Amino acid sequence: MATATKKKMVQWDPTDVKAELLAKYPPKVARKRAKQILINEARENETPEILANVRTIPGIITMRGCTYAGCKGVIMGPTRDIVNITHGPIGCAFYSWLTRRNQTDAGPDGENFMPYCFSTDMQDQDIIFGGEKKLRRAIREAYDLFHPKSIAVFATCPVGLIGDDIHTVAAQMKEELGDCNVYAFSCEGYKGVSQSAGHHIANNQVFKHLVGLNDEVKPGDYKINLLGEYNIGGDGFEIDRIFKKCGITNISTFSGNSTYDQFCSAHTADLNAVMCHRSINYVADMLEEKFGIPWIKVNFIGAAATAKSLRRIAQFFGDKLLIDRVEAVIAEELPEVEKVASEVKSRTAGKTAMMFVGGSRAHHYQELFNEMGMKTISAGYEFAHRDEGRQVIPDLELDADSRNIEELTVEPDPTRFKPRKSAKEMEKLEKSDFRFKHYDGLIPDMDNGTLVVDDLNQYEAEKLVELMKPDIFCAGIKEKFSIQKLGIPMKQLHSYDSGGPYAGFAGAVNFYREIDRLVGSKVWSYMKAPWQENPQLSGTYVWE
Ligand code: CFM
Repeated sequence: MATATKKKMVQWDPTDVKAELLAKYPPKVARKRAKQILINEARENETPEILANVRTIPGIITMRGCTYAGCKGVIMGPTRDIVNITHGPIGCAFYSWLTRRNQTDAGPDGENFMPYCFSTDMQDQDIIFGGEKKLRRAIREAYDLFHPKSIAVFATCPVGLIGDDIHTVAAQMKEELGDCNVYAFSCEGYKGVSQSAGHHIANNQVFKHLVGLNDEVKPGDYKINLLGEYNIGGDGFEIDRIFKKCGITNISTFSGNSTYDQFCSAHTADLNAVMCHRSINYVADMLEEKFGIPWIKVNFIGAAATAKSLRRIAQFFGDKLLIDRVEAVIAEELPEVEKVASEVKSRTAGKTAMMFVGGSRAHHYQELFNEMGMKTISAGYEFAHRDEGRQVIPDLELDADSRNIEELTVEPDPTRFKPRKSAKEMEKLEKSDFRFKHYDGLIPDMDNGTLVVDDLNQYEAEKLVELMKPDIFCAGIKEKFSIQKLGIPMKQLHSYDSGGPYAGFAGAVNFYREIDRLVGSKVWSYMKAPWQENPQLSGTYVWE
């Protein structure tokens, strides 16, 4: 077959690939990593299990980020009118400042603090004598300059080590300022296994300090919250464009292009649509328990997935007007998407991809590659909790790191809890293939014999590429250049390089075109490092 067509055919056996990935490790490391590398297989009524959410073995260069990154960068980073102050050395603030490419629209009020980088810039003397005074001054200074509605404080590693009481400082400043909501996050980088702990710490505080503060009834029909969409490269703008066209009102996005008031009003929506399950599923649960808002999993990455998610939302409200409108929008948007898909397919079909991102995209983006006729041969998460599928979460063991994260006990709100559908209506929906609180995860969607790898590292990434020779590798900035040096095109799925949006219908078109260009380009395979031709490098000292 390989000789009949001119296509590059790489033969690999997943068992051999797995053995090769582990071959160089000491026995103890190999044993642990073996549980985090899974050869996918179809099983009846059961998902194969993968080890995840465990500490990275020291010495391994992981792709993960830290807890502070998950809290300040991922969850609170995209919100525009809250002043985010990093309490810590300047490096943490600088490297968490706008590197994730969240976009925002300053809106009619023009309040947008995202371009600013706020930090207490801790020095030796603050580490020795404590940084609380400096933090207090920083909050005051930010308030005097900008008069924001809200100020958030984020702890970096040294703050936890020296024991600054940031929560008391925040509470006192809130009282002192009067018209500004101030709260803090104990999100020191070391607090958890990965970014994921930071998501949880952030979301808990948002739920405690913001959600439910504004009861005002917002205009519009079919009110939803979009949870776990962060507006990278404008994804959220495209999704909002589609919602608007369909007549769906988005009360709040957690947290792409969001505002303080959106969080405060989230409890007034009637449905929670969860995009990134990993980073926010527990907020959906809490909103249901406290206010009675049910949740469903959606995905707006991929044209077919977008259409499916819109239909689900319409089905939930069950109103003919909305159902018809959604169908009309899909019918209007799909032809262009299909035209571009078939245009690129002649070049992209049969090509292979690998995807290693944080928690959801390694699953969601397989949709887009499928639509281009491309196959994902290996994928994985940096920090999912197992496969992240709903059915495998309940039996997760509580480890020492999870104990660092506060578990909120949530009870129905005495006056505002209101089930959005009766038990009977919910049951009826569920009978018609409608699943609340449910997510299957990535493994069931991947082919047999593909490799699912948790917490992939630099060494294994290079090995995988070398052995399986994908046509494209998707990950982040830390991996970008080492992969390109191996001669393989590389697409960043965290920041999108400088592309996007890739969500929704317009996003799908962008993605097809971009991937078509990337997999069709041979430029990376022409590159040779100097030592590949001339392994012996020689030089002389200037004074010689
Ligand atoms: Fe969710 Fe995300 Fe992701 Fe994530 Fe992230 Fe991200 Fe990501 Mo980078 S919230 S888990 S912590 S979808 S920043 S927008 S791309 S690792 S796969």
